[in-house]
Amino acid sequence: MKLTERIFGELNGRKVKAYTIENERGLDITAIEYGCTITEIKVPDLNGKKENIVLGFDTLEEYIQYSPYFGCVIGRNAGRLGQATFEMDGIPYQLEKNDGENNLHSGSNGFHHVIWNSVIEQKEDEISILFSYMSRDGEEGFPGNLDVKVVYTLTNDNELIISYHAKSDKRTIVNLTNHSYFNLSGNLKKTILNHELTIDSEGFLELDDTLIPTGKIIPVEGTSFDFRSSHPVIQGIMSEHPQTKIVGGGIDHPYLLKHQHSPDIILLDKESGRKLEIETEEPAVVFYTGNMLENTFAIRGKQSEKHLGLCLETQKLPNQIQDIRLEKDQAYTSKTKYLFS
Ligand code: FUC
Repeated sequence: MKLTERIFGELNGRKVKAYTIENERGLDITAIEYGCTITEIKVPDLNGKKENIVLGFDTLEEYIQYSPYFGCVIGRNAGRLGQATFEMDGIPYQLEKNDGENNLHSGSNGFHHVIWNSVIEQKEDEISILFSYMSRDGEEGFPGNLDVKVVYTLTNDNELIISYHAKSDKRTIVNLTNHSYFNLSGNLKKTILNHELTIDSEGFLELDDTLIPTGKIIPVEGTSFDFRSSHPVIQGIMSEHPQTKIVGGGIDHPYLLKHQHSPDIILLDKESGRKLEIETEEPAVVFYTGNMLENTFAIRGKQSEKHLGLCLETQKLPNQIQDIRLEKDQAYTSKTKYLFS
């Protein structure tokens, strides 16, 4: 296995490192200290042609300027919080309203927009990047000093393992995820509409018209949200279901995972022959079909467009405070594995 390190950019006098890990099977991953962002994952297609399968940029400036949360870690709270507020122990906490009246992905200076520290750990068959960040009490409105670690490990078995660890000195809320937009066609040749998907889920959360979960679980049975057996993503997108319309034409919903089958999620692009299998400890995944991707900027020379990438954000159920509460000194740990073939 091979590791290379370089300077990706500079922000407020601080150099931001980029690491590329390459395994012996021709897979490589690049991640930077800004937002723990995965900027590239290169995977061979069925003819052995190595191409990038995630949306990302080559410069730090683009991540700062556009960033539809490409490849980053979201925290300390993933998803939307209604009215940008939550209550714990009778105390209301007010966060930034950065999505209408709601808070999205913790605010504009969430974990995706900060510089993390990093250390490398090398073993015979795997290399890990250990990112760490100290989120101060009151940062973005959240209580408690939160010590966070996110580890990206690439193995010689073509697995990317992301593990999350956090501890707070006060009761707080934590829900961490990675926000990579996948497009298995390679170098964004096509949209994700013909990717085939399986999600081991029987129900998803209903959203209100500001995309906040209402608390109701809608069974997938008989709806265009049913991905229990593999079929093209476009069938979920081109639907008259009112929940499809609410999110701007597509899917942007938390699915409850059954954990009956392994892996929990399978994404396949028959044309390139690339497959991604996801196995997670998390109870849910937010499946987002890139409905709000705008065509106002370019991604490595390719014009951005709706449905150019899709996200599979493994996490706890968003906006459910009782599920995302972290007690003082309690260890938060979670792991998601991505297998590429
Ligand atoms: C996902 C979605 C949101 C938002 C964001 C960029 O997490 O749930 O709707 O558009 O990504």
